[in-house]
Amino acid sequence: MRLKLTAKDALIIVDVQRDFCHGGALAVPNGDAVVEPLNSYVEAFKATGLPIVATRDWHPPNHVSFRERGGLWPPHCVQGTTGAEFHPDLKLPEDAIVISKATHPDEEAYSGFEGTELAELLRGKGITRLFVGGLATDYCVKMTVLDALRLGFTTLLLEDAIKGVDVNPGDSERAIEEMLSNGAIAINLSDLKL
Ligand code: VGL
Ligand code: ZN
Repeated sequence: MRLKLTAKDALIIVDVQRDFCHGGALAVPNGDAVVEPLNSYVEAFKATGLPIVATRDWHPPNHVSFRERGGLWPPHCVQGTTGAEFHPDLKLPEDAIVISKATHPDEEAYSGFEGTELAELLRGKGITRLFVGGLATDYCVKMTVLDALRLGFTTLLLEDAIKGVDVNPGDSERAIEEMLSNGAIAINLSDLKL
């Protein structure tokens, strides 16, 4: 595939935060590996002057997804903590748009569109095609991609810039299949015409 970036494109970087990477509270196996390819995508979007969005999991300390409240996860990405920071090696430009999600104590939100202004913001900029990568393939990337498709965005999955949790073996593979069967298109850096 040979893809050329156009004025209707935006890059969506999902939850590349310390807690999802090596040594973090909810480390995704090999999560750090998304940083380098994402930095290359950032370069391409920056060079073309296109919007770069970074979503972040931004939980209050008593979030419903935490085990102490019967949720699935250890406490992670608590608002204002080091673990909630973006990966230190991720080269987000100054003008990147940060979208915080799952900020309400009693509501889980895996998708960057859920309970946020993301869709309106993108539409306001005339964006129709999204390039989505980040963490984790089988949770926030998947739900963000499925929402993007439902909302009518052409959605490209950055296959070389995603990693999954795989609570059950094969979860990430199944998540990718689900995204593709719903209309997402898998691409790699080499598909970008730079
Ligand atoms: C995520 C589990 C819990 C994610 C967020 O970003 O994929 N996964 N919270
Ligand atoms: Zn979370």
